[in-house]
Amino acid sequence: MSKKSQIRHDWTKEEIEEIYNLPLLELVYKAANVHREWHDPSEVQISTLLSIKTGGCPEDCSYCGQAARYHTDIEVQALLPTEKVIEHAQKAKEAGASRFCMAAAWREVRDNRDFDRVIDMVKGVNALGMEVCCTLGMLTEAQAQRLQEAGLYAYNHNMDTSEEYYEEIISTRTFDHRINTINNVRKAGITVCSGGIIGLGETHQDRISMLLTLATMSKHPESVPINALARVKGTPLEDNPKVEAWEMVRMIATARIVLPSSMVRLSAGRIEMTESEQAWCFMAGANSIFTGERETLLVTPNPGISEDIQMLNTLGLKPMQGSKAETSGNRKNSNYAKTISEMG
Ligand code: SAM
Ligand code: DTB
Ligand code: SF4
Repeated sequence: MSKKSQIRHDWTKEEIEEIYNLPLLELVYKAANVHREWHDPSEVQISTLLSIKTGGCPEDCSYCGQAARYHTDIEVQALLPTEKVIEHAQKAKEAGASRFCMAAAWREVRDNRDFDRVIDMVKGVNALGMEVCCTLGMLTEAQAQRLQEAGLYAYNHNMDTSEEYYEEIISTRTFDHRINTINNVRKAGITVCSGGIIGLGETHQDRISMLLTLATMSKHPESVPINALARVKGTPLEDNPKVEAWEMVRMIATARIVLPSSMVRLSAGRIEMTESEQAWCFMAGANSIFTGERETLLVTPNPGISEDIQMLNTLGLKPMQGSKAETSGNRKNSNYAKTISEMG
């Protein structure tokens, strides 16, 4: 059986629930095995995030400090100059990052001068030999095509939460809008980065349902960020309880098993985790982290890149070199089918 044909797209909610509810150490053990079948467990991809346009967003995502309607301390900043962005990317590359993700607080991309500038940024970062990723809100098929032609490698557009819980969190767009943009990204031949956030007040069933959406896509997202809510003062979710590290571990391990070839990104929330807790996430199958400029993700605190490199050293892990995300999940001969059939 070819490796690709072992990837399942017909998961049921009950099957994912059964995996998610395994005793934690059993779950981590199984996920770690799947991780080793599909990826080199000694490598972690460092993806540097840069907010190229900050704040003032018209959307009402209740977790987000960049929504104009909430009274947060975040300063609005217009689109950064292209040269500045390329400088940031060059520095990130020198520091050990192999992927560079540019984020804009937009509801959607508009066909204007700002988009022309983003196209130039994509070309510039691509020329540095990094995997270039953007997250700019909703995209049409033609806009996705333009980004692809400029050399865009990946587009981040998260499902964020379950279809059932979506309207509790965001009212200015729908779950189907998200799916539609992901389909446009796919049609243009750009790889998909899509995951979600835990700690929004959702139930375990919602988390399982979000993973079901991702795991039943006709092609799995090449990259799946798992974020813990970064609580931002002034947003409706500012007083939500902190996400426990074990909840991240459980979510990452389940994602690793049902999406075996994808990169699983340990995303927002690391600032509140110890190195040991992050090590559990790597054991459970996370193989990427976000770093940010000036020890921030976009607008919230995050460990700095040198701290992260030190942590990887301590754990005997190394930063993934070059653009490997696509091939990482296809490198080894697999006993994945066996591992899966032994479950339960
Ligand atoms: N505006 C675009 C959009 O929403 O698609 C792109 C940027 S937005 C910051 C990208 C993703 O970051 C969101 O979909 C959400 O999953 C994540 N995110 C935003 N604020 C967050 C927070 N406070 N905690 C955790 N994740 C967050
Ligand atoms: C993703 O899933 N997480 C990153 C990236 N994609 C764009 C963003 C997390 C943002 C966390 C809060 C902030 O600093 O704005
Ligand atoms: Fe805007 Fe994105 Fe923040 Fe939602 S998550 S408010 S779309 S920047």
